[in-house]
Amino acid sequence: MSQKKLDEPGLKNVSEFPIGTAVNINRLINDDALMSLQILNFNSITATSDMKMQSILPAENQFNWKKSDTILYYAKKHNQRVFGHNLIWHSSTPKWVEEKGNKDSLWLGEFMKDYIHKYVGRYKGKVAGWDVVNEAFESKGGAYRKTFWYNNLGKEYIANAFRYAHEADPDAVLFYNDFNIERDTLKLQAVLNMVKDFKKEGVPIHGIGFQMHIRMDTPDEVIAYSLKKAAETGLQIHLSEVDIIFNSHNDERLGGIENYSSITDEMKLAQEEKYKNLVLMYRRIVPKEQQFGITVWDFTDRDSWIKGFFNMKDWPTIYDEDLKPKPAYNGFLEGLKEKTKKK
Ligand code: 9MR
Repeated sequence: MSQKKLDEPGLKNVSEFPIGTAVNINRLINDDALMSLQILNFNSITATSDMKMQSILPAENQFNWKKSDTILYYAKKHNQRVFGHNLIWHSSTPKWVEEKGNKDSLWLGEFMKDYIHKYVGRYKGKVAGWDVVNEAFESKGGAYRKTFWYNNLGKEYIANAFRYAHEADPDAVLFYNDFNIERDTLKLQAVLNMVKDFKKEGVPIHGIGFQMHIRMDTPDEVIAYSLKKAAETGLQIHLSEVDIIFNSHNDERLGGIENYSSITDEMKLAQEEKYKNLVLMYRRIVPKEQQFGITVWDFTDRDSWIKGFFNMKDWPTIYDEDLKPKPAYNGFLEGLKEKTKKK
């Protein structure tokens, strides 16, 4: 294993709110260099995939708690908060659930209830918060995504998922999580309307997760506006899956548009600035008591999902391919350290 010298200060040590990262737990615990950086910087942990339905319940009645238990164990050992990602997501619904649910929506409603009760109940008091429903709106605009869950249960499945999670752990902080809501004001408005309805109906929602998979050309003013509107709900605000890319894409798998195939020093500095501004906006716009934290989605360019998913080169995170801190790391750090006016 490399004897990397850790001269960068840990992000978590200079932050007033939790700093998290998503990880693949097996990759993490089998890579000492990665693990020492994870322990140095983060006090919150999310699973990239290990806690999704596909992984927890791959076949009927066969709960697989191995990885989630390992995450809980790791987090306890290193004094980190566990954030649960996610309970209901169309992209991680096992085939067997779809096959059964498409034939019998009454079964599906009961299944969802049991699954959430069992899963959230198992980790009651141990998982601090959950992405209860993930990506229930179309990529663009304000329409509900016509997913397996929506088609079989109607939009009520969202409210019900929150109710069940709350029943299983009344202290867990429950989030609705989505992407593009920092830049697509129609989509953001749709989420805010849902939150308003939930509050009116007494549905227990406590937070909004901005995935924040952004690009260098996502305007900071638009991000600032969106954070402000969301913070006005009074809910917790989580930047839940942060990364910042140079190239672009159409939101679809393999849909990358590679304008840049290498990174220059100038681009690295621009990314430093972008990371810094993002952290500063979060600190300035979101009131302290609503700052649930900032979580990055993997923390090295080596491990990031972007290249594989969109099939393009990119440099989305704060550590490079060789696990060296990038200027982006410094930007994140500066954003945390810079004095902001008291609210
Ligand atoms: O990064 C995750 C990748 O490793 C998985 O293969 C994929 C499918 O489960 O999910 C990725 O994470 C997604 C997250 O769960 C929801 N928002 C978008 C993330 C990137 O696709």
